[in-house]
Parts: sequence; structure tokens; C-alpha cells
Amino acid sequence: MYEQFSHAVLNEILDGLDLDGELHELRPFLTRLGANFYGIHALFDTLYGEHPGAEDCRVRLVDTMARAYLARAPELRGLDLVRERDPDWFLSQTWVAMALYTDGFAGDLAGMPERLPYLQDLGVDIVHLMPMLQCPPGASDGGYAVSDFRAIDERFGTLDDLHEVAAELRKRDMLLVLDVVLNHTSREHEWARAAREGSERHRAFYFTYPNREIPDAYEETMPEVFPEVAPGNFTWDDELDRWVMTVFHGYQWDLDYSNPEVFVEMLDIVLTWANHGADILRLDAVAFLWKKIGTRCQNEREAHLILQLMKDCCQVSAPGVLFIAEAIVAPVEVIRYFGEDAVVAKECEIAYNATLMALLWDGVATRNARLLRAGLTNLPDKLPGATWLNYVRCHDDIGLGFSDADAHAAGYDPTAHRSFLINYFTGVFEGTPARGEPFGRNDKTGDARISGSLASLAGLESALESEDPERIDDAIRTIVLLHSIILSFGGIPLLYYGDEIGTLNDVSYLQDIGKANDSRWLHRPTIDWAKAERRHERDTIEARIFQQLKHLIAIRKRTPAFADDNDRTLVDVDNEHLFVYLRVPNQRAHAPVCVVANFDTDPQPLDHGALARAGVHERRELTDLVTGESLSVEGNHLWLPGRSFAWLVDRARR
Ligand code: OTU
Repeated sequence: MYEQFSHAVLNEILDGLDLDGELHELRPFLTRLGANFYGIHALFDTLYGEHPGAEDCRVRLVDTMARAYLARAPELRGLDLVRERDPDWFLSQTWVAMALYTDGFAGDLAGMPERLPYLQDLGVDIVHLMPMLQCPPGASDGGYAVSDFRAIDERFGTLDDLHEVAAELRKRDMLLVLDVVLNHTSREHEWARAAREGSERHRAFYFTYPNREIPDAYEETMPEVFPEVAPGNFTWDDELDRWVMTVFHGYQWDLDYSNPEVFVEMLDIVLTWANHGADILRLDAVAFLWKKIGTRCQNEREAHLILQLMKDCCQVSAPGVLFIAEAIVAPVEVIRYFGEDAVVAKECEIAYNATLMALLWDGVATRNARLLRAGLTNLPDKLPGATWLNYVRCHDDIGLGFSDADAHAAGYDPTAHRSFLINYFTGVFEGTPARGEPFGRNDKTGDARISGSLASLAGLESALESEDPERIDDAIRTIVLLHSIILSFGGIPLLYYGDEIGTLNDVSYLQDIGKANDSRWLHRPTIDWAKAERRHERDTIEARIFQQLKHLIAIRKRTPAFADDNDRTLVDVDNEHLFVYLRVPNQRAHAPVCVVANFDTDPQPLDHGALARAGVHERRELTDLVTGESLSVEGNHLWLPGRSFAWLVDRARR
């Protein structure tokens, strides 16, 4: 019944649109729209059925999808078809990603093409260009306070430059990831300007209030994201003469997605960037998309419905394009971004694995895998057709997002343990090699997070200062160990630019008033290309890191067990320093791989019997894919050097 009704609605909408001349071109679009319209219509009704603007926006929604489809380049439409036929294409082990700031990496977009061989040398084939959209001068939260969602900021170049980068990537079988900042705009965005100039229509794009009554009601339950520099979630705006909801910085105005116009506008922007050649769109801060008094205003059911509607619409106009959910929330909450109550992923196909990231750093500080194991045992299974972005560092701070229950399970007092970690990574803990800075300290809750480059947090900066070869060695081992996990864990490994050559903290941001109060700039470097060149010089720091990572990436790519088939099992080997898991490929012809990582700085024994019991091998001969060597078996144990790892296969099955 409902389905028939929705088709009637669809036909009525299509009849009303001025698409006549182009109808012949719309055939694949119409097929996809027909297939998805029931879902789109039902989601739209649930979200906006009661809104006075609903009918108008429903028509605009279909119009937006149709025009985006018509504007899509034939080459991209072709890719859509290929990917529709092979929907699991991105789960393959051949993908390795890197996130980078275009200016820090290549100066600007025009400088990107000549740097692509460097990425290919390492084995990277997915490139995430951090936000480049137009922002007001001065503080702009690293590009996340956008004043024009349709224009590239001139610091980076032009749209044409971007098209050239996209074409160059495609030529090299590389993928492009771009950001869409869904949750908020800059105060200087034209919608916010219009609101400040008195437009009621645009005021309704945001959450604004004449007095503190509603803001205070929200504040009762809303946490603060940037407690030091942007306390509270509302900012008084003199020009507007009202309070505005600003969950992040005071200059980032939250969009009100209960207004269907906001949804339609933002869908148009999503589809626009898909048409500019993005293969994958990173949707920023998706947990925050729906606000409700009396809640934390994160992970609300409606936030999921908005993403599902966004996905369904994208599926109609640009079905080859994937979404990344940037939701830095608890594991049980993150997996809902793959699609709640769904059978296969139908919201975002990819999500940041912030749990793994934070737990890896715990392993570095504690030299054991207790919390890592406890936390990951409770990482729920993903849906089929969904995958993780596994990372060690990114442009943001490290939040200690593990649950108290997991900390207890690992034998820690959660509060004491979190403060140990903060002290360890910010150089306060006696004897720590780590050199980070605190970020987002909140005196009310006692929370804090951590900034710093991977190399500096892993101890390379202090080791180089001490000129102690053993400490330098430890730091490099730690850096490679962390990467060995993200490369084998299941999902797309996401490297962060500069880490591949051991880039240290960069304190130059302190000289810039737009950045000085945000320690995340410590780890948003400008690449030193002379340093990068040293990757070719034997025994330099750069070569030791880069060449090992390159080697691991190459092995990953030819090892089918590392594709993401939801096939990882943690193995208990009765040694708290070791983190062990088994990856079983879905085709029996390929060999399973057992990943063994020693977080201790001293050698640790691995019990052979425990591996046999876990079904890792039939014989006593194991080969390490990384070194190609058989592991030395002494008595019943394999010995793993400090901060080392192995990717083991049963020799008989190689
Ligand atoms: C994201 O961050 C971006 O990655 C940050 O760089 C931006 O500042 C922020 O959004 C606002 O656009 O929203 O879902 O440092 O981990 O703010 C999580 C805290 C986010 C970030 C958090 C994150």
C-alpha cells in the first residue's frame, strides 16, 4: 500500500519537475530512484512529515538528486556501475590510506600531482585531503569552520586544480577522500550572515534563542567538546541579538537538521563533492547531527535516520561514493553508524576505529595488552559491507575513550589509569620517553586528551635528544609495531602524513594567534622534503621507518587474509604483554595469518601450545611473512624481541 503510495508521490514529483528534455538520459537514475524511493520517502516522512515545509522540500529533494545525476561526469557514472556490480570492492586488502593537509604536504593543490609518486612509493592508494573549503581568515578550526561549501579556499588553489588532482589520482588507480562538514557552518557562511541580517528563513537553519531558558535546559546534559577555548555549547551573538548553539568553537554554528531545508541544502553539497570526483566522503562529527533537550545531543536516533536518508539519496545519484562516519564515540555507538537494525551497511560504509587507536596508545604506555584485549573483546561485530578505518594518529587529539568497565576488567582504577596515561604522554610521568601536550583539559570533569606527533609520543624526539641509539631503536620499533597492527587488524589502514618518516612535534603554531591555543597543531606538520629524501639513505631514521612500512604495506597487499571479511579472533596466549589475533581468509585456499605483537620493551615468550590450541598451526613450523624466516623455537616457546611483531603462517600452508 505504502509502496504504491510512494510511487504515486514519486510520479507526481517527477511530472512537476522541469526535466523533460533530459528524461532519456535519466534512465539509470529512475531505476535507482524507484528502487530506493520507498526508503527515502519513509525516512523523509519520519523526520519531516510534520514540518510545514515538508512537501516543498520533498520535491526539492528529488530535484536535487536528479540534477546531481545529470551533472555527474560520464566517467564517474561508469565507476558507479562498476562498483554497483562489486559492492564489496573496498573491503580488499589492497587499500591503504593516508590523510594529509594539502598545504603541509604539497604547498597547494597544484603541487599535489608531483607528490603522488611519493605516496605510491610507500604503497598508499587512498588519499584523504583534509578540508580545503573556503574559511574566514584567522581561526577556522583547521578548515572545519566553512564559510562557503562550494568553493575551494584560495590558499589551496581552485576547483580546476582539484579536478586535476582527482583525474591524476584516477589515472593511478588511487582514490580521493574529501571532507563534508555536515554539523555546522562558520559564522561567516552566507546562511549565518543572512540570519544576522534578519532573514527568518536562515535563522531557522540554526538553533538560536532570545534568552538563556532553552540554552540552559540543553546545557544540563550536554558535554563540552572544547572546554578550554570554547566552554559551553551556546554563544551570544550581538548582531543576531540571540544565543546560538555552538557545540564546537563559538564561531562554528550548529545546523538544525529538524529543518528539512537544511537537509536538502546539505544533500546538495554532499552530491556536489561526489561530482567533483571524490570516491569517499568523510562526514565530520556525525554523532552531533541531532539535538534534543535532556540528552547528550550525540548519537540520537534521528542522527542515524538523517545519515540513512543521505545514503539512500547518494545511492540514487552517485552510488559509487562511500561515506566515512567520523564518530569518535563508544564502540557500541560507533557500529550503529553502519546502519541501525540493518542487515548490510546502509548508513556509512566506513567508520573511524577510535577504540583501537586509543587502546594501542594504552599498550605503548603500559607495555602490556591487557586493556587492548579487554576493550577489543567488547568491540561488537560490524555489519557485512562495512569496514573500519584503522589508525594510530590523525589530525585530532587522542581521547581516552575506553569504558570504565574495560579498565576494571584490565585491572585498573579507571580514573587513576586515565591520569597515568595523560601524564605518560605529556612528559609528566617520571622516565617517560613521550613528548606530547595536553588538549581539552576540563577541570569540571577532570578529563583531558593528548596532542603530539606519533614519533614524539612514541619517544623518538626525546631519544634523539639523548643521542642514545638504544632509545632511538625502541622508538622506531614502537612506531613500526603500531603500524603493523593497523595494517593487519581488518579494515582500511589510515596513515597520517609525516609519520612514515618520523616527523616530530612542530611548535611553530605557537607563533600564529589563530592556532596558538589549539595544541593539535603540534602534529599538523609541513613536510620537510629534504628529510623525506633521506628515506633512500641507508640507516637514516627516515629510511628505517619508511622502508619498513613500505615493506609491510607490500606484504599486506598480497595477503588475502588481511581483507576485511569480519574474520578476526583474539587469541589468548596467557602473556599479558602480547596482543595476538588470527585472521582467516574467507577462501580456504589462502592461509590464515596469526598476528603477534609484543608491547613490552623486553623480549617475551609466546607459548606454542596456546597457538596450537587456537588452531593457528598444525605443525611446529611457523614462518613470519615479514622476515620470511622460520621462527626460532626454544623448548615450547617462540621469543619475540621487545616492541616487535610477527605475521605468522603455518609453513605447510604458505
Ligand atoms: C571533528 O572532530 C574534526 O576531526 C575536528 O578536527 C574538528 O575540530 C571537529 O570535528 C569540529 O568540526 O567531532 O565526532 O578534538 O575528536 O571534535 C568527533 C575533538 C568530532 C575531536 C572531535 C571530532
